[in-house]
Amino acid sequence: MEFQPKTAVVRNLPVSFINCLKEHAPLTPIDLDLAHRQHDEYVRTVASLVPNSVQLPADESLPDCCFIEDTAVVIGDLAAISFLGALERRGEERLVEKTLHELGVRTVAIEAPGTLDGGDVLFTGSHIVVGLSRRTNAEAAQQLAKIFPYPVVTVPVTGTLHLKSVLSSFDRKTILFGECEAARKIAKHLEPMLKEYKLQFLPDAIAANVLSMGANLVIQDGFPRSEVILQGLAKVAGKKIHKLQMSEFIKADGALTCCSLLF
Ligand code: CIR
Repeated sequence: MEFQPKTAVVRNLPVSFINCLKEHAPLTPIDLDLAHRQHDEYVRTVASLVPNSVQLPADESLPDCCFIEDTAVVIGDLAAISFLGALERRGEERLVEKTLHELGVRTVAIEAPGTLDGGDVLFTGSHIVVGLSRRTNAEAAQQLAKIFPYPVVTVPVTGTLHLKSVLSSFDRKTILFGECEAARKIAKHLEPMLKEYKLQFLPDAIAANVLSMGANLVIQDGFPRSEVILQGLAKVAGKKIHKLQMSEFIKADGALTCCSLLF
């Protein structure tokens, strides 16, 4: 059965978002008004695709707090609460943990020396793939393996921020990869371990970050060559495509998956 989340949790962006962490200075600075409009559209779209959605307030002292995916890994009614890899982001998880409790989700904290960003975790429905990056380490992967009743597969992530900066699930049997050296290395490492999956490459690295929700597929606008392939896959799978502009979040190394927790 396809993954159809019942609940989405999103978090608003603060004015301090313009000072959020960035791997590289963007070519043009983040346009805060545009970021707000893009986030509003994101929240509207995601909320229209799940029965229950919760919108958390921004925290000015936490510029990256809209990237809520990193604060927890939620599978069904169980969550691992991140010990975030970046010092600047620690504290984002507190409101998320409280909210998940209120929603009836049982939470277990990842503990030091484990560090974890949810953007490094892909749950395929059968496996938990953990990217070992500058933010997420092997100790955290071991803790995830004890928390969740699914096999954990680890893969080194280099040359990109998070595992899901260059890949995401299209469905339970297909993983989308965005063309770049980082994704090639990840695919080469994962292929022998994940033989039952189709690894589908797209021409644009960031376009491989999609939200697949049952019969709906949310993709990023502005990547026409990747879109042609996604349209083809969606047609065969009977999925309806929704397009969102995420330019201001891409400047901050985010994309579609990072702005919600879906479960
Ligand atoms: C950071 O560097 O942590 C944020 N500026 C971007 C986080 C993006 N998160 C994600 O893709 N899961």
